[in-house]
Amino acid sequence: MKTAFITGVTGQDGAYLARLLIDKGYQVHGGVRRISHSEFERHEILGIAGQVTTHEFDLSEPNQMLRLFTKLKIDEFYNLAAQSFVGASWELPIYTSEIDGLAVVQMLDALRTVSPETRYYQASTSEMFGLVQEVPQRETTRLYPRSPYGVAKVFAHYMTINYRESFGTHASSGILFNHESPLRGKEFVTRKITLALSRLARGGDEILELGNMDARRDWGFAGDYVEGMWRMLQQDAADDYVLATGVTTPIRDFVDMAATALGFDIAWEGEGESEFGVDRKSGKRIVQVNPKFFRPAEVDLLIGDPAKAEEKLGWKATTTVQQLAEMMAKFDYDALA
Ligand code: NAP
Ligand code: F7E
Repeated sequence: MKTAFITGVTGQDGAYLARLLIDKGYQVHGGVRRISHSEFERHEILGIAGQVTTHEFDLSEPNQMLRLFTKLKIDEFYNLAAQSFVGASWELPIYTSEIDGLAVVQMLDALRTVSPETRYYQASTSEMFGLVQEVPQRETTRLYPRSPYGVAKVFAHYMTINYRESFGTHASSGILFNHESPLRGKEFVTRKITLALSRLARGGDEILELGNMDARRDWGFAGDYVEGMWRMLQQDAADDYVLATGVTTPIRDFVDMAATALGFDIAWEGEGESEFGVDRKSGKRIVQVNPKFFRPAEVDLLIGDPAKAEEKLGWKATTTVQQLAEMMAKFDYDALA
């Protein structure tokens, strides 16, 4: 029986990955911080509550990592924990740099020192492409991060490569494009949309306020992406891989997809800061722009090329953005029953 350790096991990806590994017969350990935001709500939804052996773990405590790696024999280590909200990273640039950047080299170094055989997965991100230098983005595209989050992840990404090249660490980096699910954190735009529209569909009285609706994202389903992470660590040689769908969609279109799934029919009016959406059936304004959600610097267009993962890992996204919007809208609507 293999042993895996997941940091960020209470998060969206941590929960899906834990379920995948449990199903594959792994003994799954997970790091949980003392003041956890989400606790085990997601594990309950996925039916794995109590099946992960948990350990107190905070990325700001390097000695805690060292003690942990000394105590446990870990075959596969998945570093999924992070301050993962791009929008918050301008308010928390130092914290984000410590947790998403510096902590990664501390982890890699602890593994190198006490557990060099452990295979390591780093949660890199399409946010590293930022102001994109090539369309679509692939493993070789020049990085140009646009937020403290993106910058910290670039540092972690190159440290992962550096430990692989310097010490032979089996360290792989998954450059994952946006992936969502009904377990997505409520602050991210897809879940914010499906939650607000579900409340409206249940008779609620509110207006969904959004920032930049022209930004485009390559959205896939988180359940597909954790399978790709696992496949990376099964390869003889560690490497970097883009996981993406290859399809990009503006935020506005995602609103339309979720709205249609919930029985709305939106007519868009106005432009820029004055744009709003009216439900043709009721005549009510249900969406509008609020500049307070604009970011100091935006990532306008993300579209990934997953060819390498398809060829080398046999991995392919199975869920379209339309199916994703419907899945999330249905989940949130049903949960309000
Ligand atoms: P998420 O739902 O926000 O989960 C983040 C996890 O990190 C949570 O378990 C959180 O614990 C934990 N965490 C936060 N700060 C910590 C700290 N100081 N010490 C220990 N644990 C801490 O994120 P996700 O969507 O699953 O993403 C997983 C990883 O992939 C992240 O590294 C993210 O940056 C990266 N990524 C995500 C995407 C995406 O589209 N989802 C794409 C590319 C890369 P609490 O439960 O206590 O908050
Ligand atoms: O924003 C725009 C916003 O916060 C998507 C994280 O998992 O994926 C995620 O980062 C877009 C941006 O995700 C609102 O300006 C408009 O253009 O859902 P998001 P993200 O920033 O792409 C990457 C790959 C990660 O690695 C991250 O960890 O939507 N947007 N209006 C809005 N975004 C939010 N959150 N809220 C709005 O009201």
